[in-house]
Amino acid sequence: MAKEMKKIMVTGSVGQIGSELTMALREKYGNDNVLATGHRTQPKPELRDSGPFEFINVAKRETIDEVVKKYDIDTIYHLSAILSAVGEKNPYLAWDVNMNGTYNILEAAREFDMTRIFVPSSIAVFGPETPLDNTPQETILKPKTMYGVTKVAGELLCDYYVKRFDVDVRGCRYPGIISYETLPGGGTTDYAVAIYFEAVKNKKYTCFVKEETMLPMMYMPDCIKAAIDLMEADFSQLKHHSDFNVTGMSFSAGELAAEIQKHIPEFVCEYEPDFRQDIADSWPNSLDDSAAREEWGWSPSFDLAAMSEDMLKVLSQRHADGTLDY
Ligand code: AKB
Repeated sequence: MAKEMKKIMVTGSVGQIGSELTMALREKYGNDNVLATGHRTQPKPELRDSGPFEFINVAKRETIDEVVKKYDIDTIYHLSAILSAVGEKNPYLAWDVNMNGTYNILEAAREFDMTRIFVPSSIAVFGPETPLDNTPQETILKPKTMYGVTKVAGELLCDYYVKRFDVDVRGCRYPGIISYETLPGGGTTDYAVAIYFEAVKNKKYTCFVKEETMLPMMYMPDCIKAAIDLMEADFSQLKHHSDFNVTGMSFSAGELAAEIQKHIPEFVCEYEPDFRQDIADSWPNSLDDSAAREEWGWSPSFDLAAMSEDMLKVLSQRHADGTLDY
């Protein structure tokens, strides 16, 4: 019989995905059963006050072991990572946090005989040689960023731990994630979040990729659903483990701006591509996520129109209240 997930730890809980995932896990499994951890950034009051919080450094194994023992952790959602744009500025840091961090989490899982581990991957595993449209589950993985290199190696390492040590590790390849709670830090897809905040606040945005740049994306509620549903899936139904393609929608930067203009007609978007253009150009336009649909019932709820309506409703309300934090 499958072991239960009783005491959960989230790494990177102060980050874009981690902050909302932690709250969703606390709601589902109980506040005291979900330990939020971060590196240096102070947690927002909601996260700090709703359950336990500790500072760790995933690149230092002893800091992981200390909290795993203290809270009797049996399940980890390993969200801490250096994203693509910051990774290109500091490749050593990306390697240290992403590779050594993931290795340390897997080793802790093996040593403490944990129930289950979630390690997200990314569309950054793909590269210019990968088919751009409807990118298959099984395809060429030759990324050109350090972030992508660590994500490919991470997927392989996770699958190794499944086969070699019977550690139950799961993960999906997230596209760009769009949300209004916590801003993303240092990714290539960050323009798709910033554009909403700037549209509401200043009615103007200068986008750092070209108008025609198309990438796969996902709204935060679907991102959280993907993590929780994959972790709740029956292990015996999974043929893949750590590398599921998942997607919510695909759009170009120009299509995103046009969707926002339906709500804010005076919004103007300009385009000034920088070094992130090359990264975006090396990633797919759209993904085939049929393996995730077949093996654990993946099905996203939000398309571009539904997501934009929700994002702009929340951000406009905050702007009106004077609480738009950007
Ligand atoms: C990034 O842009 O680096 C991330 C990702 C796609 O993994 N959002």
